[in-house]
Amino acid sequence: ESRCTKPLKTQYMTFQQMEWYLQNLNDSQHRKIDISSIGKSHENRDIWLVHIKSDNASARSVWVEGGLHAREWISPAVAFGLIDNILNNEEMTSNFDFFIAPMVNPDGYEYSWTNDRMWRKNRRDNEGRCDGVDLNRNWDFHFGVGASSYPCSETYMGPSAFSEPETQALRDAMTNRKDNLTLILSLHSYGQDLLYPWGWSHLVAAPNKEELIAAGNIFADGAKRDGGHTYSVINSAGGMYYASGATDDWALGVLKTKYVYTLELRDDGKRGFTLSTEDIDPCLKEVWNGLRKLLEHIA
Ligand code: ING
Ligand code: ZN
Repeated sequence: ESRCTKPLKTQYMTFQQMEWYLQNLNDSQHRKIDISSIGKSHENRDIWLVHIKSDNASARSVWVEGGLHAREWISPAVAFGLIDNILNNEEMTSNFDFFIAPMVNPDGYEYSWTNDRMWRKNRRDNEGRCDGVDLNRNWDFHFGVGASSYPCSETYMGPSAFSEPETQALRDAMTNRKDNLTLILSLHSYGQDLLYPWGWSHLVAAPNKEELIAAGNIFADGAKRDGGHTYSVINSAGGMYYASGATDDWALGVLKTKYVYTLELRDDGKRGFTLSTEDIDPCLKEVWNGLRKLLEHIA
């Protein structure tokens, strides 16, 4: 394993490499960077938050969450790539503050490297034959409506809402900054979809559904430029499946952040979770292009 001063684009980074990179970034004393641990996982790993500060004191904030699901390796890879791109682009920080939590399920991620490449959940010990809670079913907004109560399920919601240290850390860090947040993006894979709430029901429409779709299409148009892939803007519950307790539902329902999405990254199913490393750079590029257009719209 090598230490890296740039996020790796030809390899997926191990958790150790991610921490080395963040350490290096912190040591660089870049005037815009502030890195902090917002909490610890079950197995005592840090959940890191990278704040990239705007020069503009009245800037609104963008929140990006990566790596909530362990096996979706492209998610943290894109989150780390975004950090690097933003730091090298003056324009991005002229209007927005960025809060990027690139690896929010470090135990699960580590486990997906060492034991089970297809691991999704965190590593809670359920004191039975199956471990783990689905961190995207554990948030407290219509908790339990569309999630499993069986610990062996891949979508086990946990014993109670916010039972997990990882979701607690995110909840608190997001709540502290809620007044400035204007966009929250939760990075997942796969499918190439930009999902808007709600996930808990398709019978109820999000209050700002029309604007979420309009802004989402601006993202998708941006992503498709320069040979990027096609992203479909769809409703979580209607287009995918019912699922309650996800980050985005809580962010819209409780924090009332205006723009909230779950972004399902590459691919469309050919490789699925075990995406080739050759997709890292083009996937980052299309997300970057889409995000820039979306932020122009929001600003
Ligand atoms: N997809 C999301 C999941 O947690 C989702 C889809 C998002 C459903 C938001 C409902 C609400 O299942 C992946 N790939 O994890
Ligand atoms: Zn996921």
